[in-house]
Amino acid sequence: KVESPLTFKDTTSRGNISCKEAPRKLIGRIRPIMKRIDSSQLQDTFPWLSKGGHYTPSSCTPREKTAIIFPFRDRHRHLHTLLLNLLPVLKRQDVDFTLFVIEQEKRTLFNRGLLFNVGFMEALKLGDFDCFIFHDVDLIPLFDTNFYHCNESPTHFLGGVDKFKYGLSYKDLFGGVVSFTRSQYKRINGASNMYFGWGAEDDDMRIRIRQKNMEIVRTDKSVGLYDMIKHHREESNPTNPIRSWLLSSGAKRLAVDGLNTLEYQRISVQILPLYTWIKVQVDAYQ
Ligand code: GDU
Repeated sequence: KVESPLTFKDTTSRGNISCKEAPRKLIGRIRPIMKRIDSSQLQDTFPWLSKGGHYTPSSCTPREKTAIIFPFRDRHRHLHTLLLNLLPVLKRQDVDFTLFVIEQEKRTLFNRGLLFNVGFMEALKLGDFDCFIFHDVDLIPLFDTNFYHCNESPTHFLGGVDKFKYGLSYKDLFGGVVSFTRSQYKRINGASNMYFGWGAEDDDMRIRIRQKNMEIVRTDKSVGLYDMIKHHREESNPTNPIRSWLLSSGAKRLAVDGLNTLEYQRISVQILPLYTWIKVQVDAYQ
């Protein structure tokens, strides 16, 4: 049994003041800091972060409890640079958050969608989260007015990325950074577990949302801009050769491929100073 990182403060001490949608301390456009930073420097930079990567504002009551989930393998440098940039944004936005790094051990090809599902299930074992934000580690937000909230519909936070001249690679993109309330995520039965390797798991998720007659909210391009940390594709995440075939039958599989069929072995759960780190092993082709 793992002790939860969530040492929630007594909310009565903050009175009945609800946190504002757009706190006055927001500054708008931020200059990204793309430097390398190690975990002890990060801890020194953010002394207000509680163990397990938890924070809750002390002066107002936040609208929701948010789990931020990073699908992860071998990208510590990206993760640290992202945290250096993202943590001040979340604090200025008065988000009540806990950070979860979900790492897939090397035995099988990387499976981003399956790691979303693991993050969702494991986070709920540790806290009563209302909102889930799934965040690639290589995307740095450029505006603190890009709100890390859940909305009435699943939300895509990217309006544009530097790699695509601050546009998107295609209109319907649902990759990068997305949010779901707990019930929205359950309604689509989470992500497909079947996409091993790079590509199309995000398109599959978009199809699930549409299949369940939900809209997708997209952050406006005026604030939803990100810089991507440059990187090469890892050998353990090659382009998935059957992604188009999987996608063509995606809608039919919604009910039989997702949260309700998720299988993984939990190797460890560590409540670290910067984040809750969950390592899992996944078998190929579930
Ligand atoms: N990742 C790792 N280690 C890996 C591979 C991937 O940690 O070895 C995680 C990271 O969080 C990473 C994310 O998965 O940010 C996406 O992988 P890549 O960065 O390699 O892929 P792209 O930059 O091409 O990302 C785009 C979208 C993603 C996703 C992906 C297709 O931004 O959201 O849809 O294509 O799989």
